[in-house]
Amino acid sequence: MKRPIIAGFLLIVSMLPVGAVMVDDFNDGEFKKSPEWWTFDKVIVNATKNPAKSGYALAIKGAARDWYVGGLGTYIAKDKQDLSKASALDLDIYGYGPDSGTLKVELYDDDNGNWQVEQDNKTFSPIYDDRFAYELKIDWKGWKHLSLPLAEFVDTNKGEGDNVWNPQQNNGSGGLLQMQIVFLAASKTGKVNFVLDNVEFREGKRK
Ligand SMILES: [Ca+2]
Ligand SMILES: [Ca+2]
Ligand SMILES: [Ca+2]
Ligand SMILES: [Ca+2]
Repeated sequence: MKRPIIAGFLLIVSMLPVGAVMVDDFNDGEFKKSPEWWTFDKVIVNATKNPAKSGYALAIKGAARDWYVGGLGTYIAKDKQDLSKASALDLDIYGYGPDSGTLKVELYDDDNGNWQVEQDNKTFSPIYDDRFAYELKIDWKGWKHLSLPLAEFVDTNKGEGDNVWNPQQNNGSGGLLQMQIVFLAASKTGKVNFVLDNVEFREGKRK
């Protein structure tokens, strides 16, 4: 009667999350290292303990000019890090109600095999690599766990890159290189205001 034991074991193994890559849980209370996040335009970020889903989280604020506030980003690619099996980008977000703002999550994959994203000087759009984006409106109050399916991200630079989602590292490509989150207000001169925690790529279901 060994079979039921093996079956039970396999069931447990298949339920465990595999291939998860934590980008940042912010628990070191730092956003300028491990990993380094860059910010652009009128975004104000602060490490916060209250509220935080765990340890520290990142409080994000900013006032819009013509809807747009600014954003932040980080470089993800590491030697031999395989993100090709990731199926979703998970985030915890604390919203402050209907006018908290809109996020545009952008993922960049390397199509010219140099582990870098070359951008147009004026538009900041990648000129050799792909940018895949997903928009998310924050209109809730309190914490919400989100799992953004990578299959629903859309290529937003149709003329550049190979227009194929290829996060794997092969033929010199660094695969998925970096992510950015761009913030838009709920009104033309509004504000964004929310807290971000646990940015993580996941394979399969969350535990
Ligand atoms: Ca945290
Ligand atoms: Ca490149
Ligand atoms: Ca493209
Ligand atoms: Ca590509």
